[in-house]
Amino acid sequence: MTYIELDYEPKDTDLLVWFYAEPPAGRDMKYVADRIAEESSIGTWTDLKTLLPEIWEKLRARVYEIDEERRYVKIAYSLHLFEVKNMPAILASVAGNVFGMKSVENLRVLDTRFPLELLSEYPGPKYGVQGVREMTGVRDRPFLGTIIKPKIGLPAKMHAEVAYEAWVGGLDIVKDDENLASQDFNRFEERLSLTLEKKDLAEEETGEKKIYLVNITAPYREMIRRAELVQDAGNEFVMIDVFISGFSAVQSYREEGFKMAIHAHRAMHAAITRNPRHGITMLALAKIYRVLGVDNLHIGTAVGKMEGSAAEVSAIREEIQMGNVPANDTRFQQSWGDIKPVLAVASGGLHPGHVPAVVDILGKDIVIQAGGGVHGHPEGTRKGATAMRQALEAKMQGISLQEYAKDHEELRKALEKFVK
Ligand code: RUB
Ligand code: CA
Repeated sequence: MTYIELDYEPKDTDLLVWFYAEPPAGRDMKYVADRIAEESSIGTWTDLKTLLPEIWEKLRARVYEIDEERRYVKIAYSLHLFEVKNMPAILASVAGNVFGMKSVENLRVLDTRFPLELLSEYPGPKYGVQGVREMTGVRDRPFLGTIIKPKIGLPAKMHAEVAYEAWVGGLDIVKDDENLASQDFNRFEERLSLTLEKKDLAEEETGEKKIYLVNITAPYREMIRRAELVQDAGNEFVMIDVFISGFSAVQSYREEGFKMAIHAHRAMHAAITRNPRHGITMLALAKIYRVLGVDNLHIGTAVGKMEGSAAEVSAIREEIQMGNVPANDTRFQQSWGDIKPVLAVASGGLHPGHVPAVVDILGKDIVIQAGGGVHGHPEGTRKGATAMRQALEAKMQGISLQEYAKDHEELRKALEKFVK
């Protein structure tokens, strides 16, 4: 019995998974491919008296390509194998036990191809790129944001004041950090109401729409209670640590039907995305989050403090924003049907000096976020925010930062400190 069928033509309705797989000593790629297909569909380590021919025929996975040299294995799964509207259970098949099998030394999901039949069962983003642009009136440039720093520690009142400084200094977006929840010194309810008061004030003073990404990450029921508070308060966005909260929480949250857009922070993703020989790529994860329906997603910066090359980060950006993504060396051809594009978030170690490079690499449909790069400005948050805005103005006008800094003092001081 083998799951290898190299003459199998994958159907449009199949879910496809592209693995990188290393066989253990003394084994070849065929052996490894068979073990992966077996464990991820209907089989186990031995043959079974209970595996009826009709089950085998209908539900087995099919290895339709093996690249010995590059150690690639491509497997097609019939949608009949899955409960289509249950992403956690789909992942339990195709990206579950397989990672721990002794019969594979290292294993990485490089990409998946979701069939339109599956996509049509998911909502995708409620707003996406266009929706967030309409919500804010920011039409033809990247968004600029900050994460309040220190990431943890400010009392709610100061948090709100720092947010205000960032908004009036020129930023569109202020975000809680991934580990700010409802600590003793900064209760969720208090932070929400004080920060929204300051947001109103900043909007009045600047005449610009401002956005507050309030972190509701918590055990699910508490997360929903906090989302209700956010909705009642009239805020447009929530932030969720999507990887930490889990696929079930993200899928369920999106189905609750809240009005707010979802900003997805990806903290902990690197535990499975970082090792180039094992785990799941950020590209594959990002596709899942687009399907589940986040509006903004952290994808890396290519230039800041977090890992991820420019090619990798651009590929993720394309995948979450395009309607039809062409195939390449490690990526399937993916059609997205009615699923909206996601706003890409570049964040992590950024400062005004990075703005031109980030725009060159990722384009305009992005949020450029700087925490330390704003609150670390020699003259504080407001000037730090202004320096970010000036850097973006310079880039949009095609002027070099050095040139623009000559008569923009905030930018000049930022560059003096951050660009060594
Ligand atoms: C960035 C920050 C975010 C990182 C996470 O702060 O707080 O949590 O963006 O990384 P700072 P990623 O601007 O001070 O570095 O976005 O890659 O998931
Ligand atoms: Ca952070």
